[in-house]
Amino acid sequence: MLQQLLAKLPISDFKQHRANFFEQMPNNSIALFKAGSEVTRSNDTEFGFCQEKNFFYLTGFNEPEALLVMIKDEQGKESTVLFSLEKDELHEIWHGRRIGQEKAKQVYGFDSAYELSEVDAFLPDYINGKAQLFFAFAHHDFASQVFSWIAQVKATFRTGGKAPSILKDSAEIIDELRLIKSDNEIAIIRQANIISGKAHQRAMQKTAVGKFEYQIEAEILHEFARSGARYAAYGTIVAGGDNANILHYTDNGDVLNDNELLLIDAGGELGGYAADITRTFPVNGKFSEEQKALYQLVLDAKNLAVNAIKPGMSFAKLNELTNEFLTKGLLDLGILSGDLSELISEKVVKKYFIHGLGHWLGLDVHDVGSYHANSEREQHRPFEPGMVMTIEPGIYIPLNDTCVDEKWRGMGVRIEDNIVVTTQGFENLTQDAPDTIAEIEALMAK
Ligand SMILES: [Mn+2]
Repeated sequence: MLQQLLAKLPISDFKQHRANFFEQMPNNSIALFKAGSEVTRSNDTEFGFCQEKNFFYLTGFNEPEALLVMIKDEQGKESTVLFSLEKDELHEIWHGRRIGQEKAKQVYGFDSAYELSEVDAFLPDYINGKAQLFFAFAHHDFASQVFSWIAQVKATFRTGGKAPSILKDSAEIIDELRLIKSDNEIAIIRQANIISGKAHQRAMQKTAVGKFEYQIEAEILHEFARSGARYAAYGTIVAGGDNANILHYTDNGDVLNDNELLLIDAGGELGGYAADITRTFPVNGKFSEEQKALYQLVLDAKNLAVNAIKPGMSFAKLNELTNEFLTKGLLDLGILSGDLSELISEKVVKKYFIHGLGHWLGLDVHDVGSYHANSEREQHRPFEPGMVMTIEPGIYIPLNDTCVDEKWRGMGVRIEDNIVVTTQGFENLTQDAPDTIAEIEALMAK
C-alpha cells in the first residue's frame, strides 16, 4: 500500500544521507551527531519524544541520548559508529523496548555499535590525531561534552596525543543537504499533505457556532492519527475571530462565534517530515461580504505567488509581487488609503501582512537552509528543484485597529500551501485542503 510504503524513508535513504555528508568531509576528520533527549513535562513524566532532526536525517534511529560518530581516516576510508542505550530488561518493562547494539548494526547499517556507557572511553581515542572535528555549534550542552573530550586528548600531549585544531559547524553542511529534498522525501511530504488536507476538510465539516476551538483541534488530531500521521508536526492553531490576529495562538480555548472567521494552521508529521497548512473559513459556513472580499484578496495573492514559483525565483521577488498585489487590493477595499506607488515603496502593507511570505519545509516545520537574507531581511536565494517551501500570505486586522472601518475589524485571514520546486516550475502538494469560497461553502453545507 502506497501509504504504508511512504510512512517512513527506507534505511537505504538514511545511508545515502550519511554518504552525502561523508563526501563533504576531508580525509582525517571526524563528525559527531547527538540524538535528542527526553524532556520533562512535570515531575517524573515526559513530553512525547521528538528525535533531533539532524541525527534523524543521518540515521533514521529514534531513541534518545544516542551518538553517531562518522570517521574518515587519512586514506579516505569511511566508518560509522553508533553509541546507544544498553538493553536493560527491567528498564524496558517500565519504559519500552530498546533496539540495542546488535540490532542497531544489522538494521541501520552502522559499522560498529557500542553501549552509551562506553562513550567516554572511546571518544578521546577517535578524536586523537584527527585534523578536523565537525559538531553542531548550536547545541551548547553537547559542545561542552565535545570540549571535555578534546581536553582529555590535549592532556596526553607528552605521549603523542594531538587534538583536532580545526572545529567546524556541522550545520553548514547538513542544513544545505537537508534543504534539497530527494524524491522519497517529497513523496512523504506529499502524503503528509494528503492526510493534513483531509484533517482540514474534517475541521470544516465539524465546525459549528458554540463549539470550542479545542474541540475542532481534536477533530484535526483524530484525522491525522487515523490516517497514519500519529503526531502533529507543531502546535495546532485553531483561532476563532480576533484570536487569528495572534500569530502563534495555541490556547485553543475559546468558543466559536457566529459571523466570525476561523483560522486553522495545522499539519501532520509523517516519517519525521512536516506538512504546514493554513485555512480560514467562516464559523457558520457562509462568508459575509466583507469576509469574502478580504479572503478572496489573500487567496489571489497566494495563487499569484505559487504560480510564479520556478527555479531561479526567490522569496524576495515573490514578496515584491505579493506586497504590490495586496497593497493594491487593500487600497481598493478602502483598508489602506493614499497613493499606490507611495504605499508600495514605503511597504505600508506590512502593517497588515505582518510575517514573511513563506519558509523552507521538511523534517522541521521551519526547516533549515540558508535564505541568503541581506540586512534588509530580503531573502535572495534562487529556488532550485527539490526545495520545499510554504507560501502563506495573510492579512490581519485586530479588533482594536481604529484606523479602519469597523466592518473589517477582528478578521485575520491566512492561506498556506506547501510547494516543491521542480525543473519545470512547481508542484503544489496541498491538493486536498479546499481553498476557494465555493468549495468551502459547499463542503460546510453538507
Ligand atoms: Mn508555515
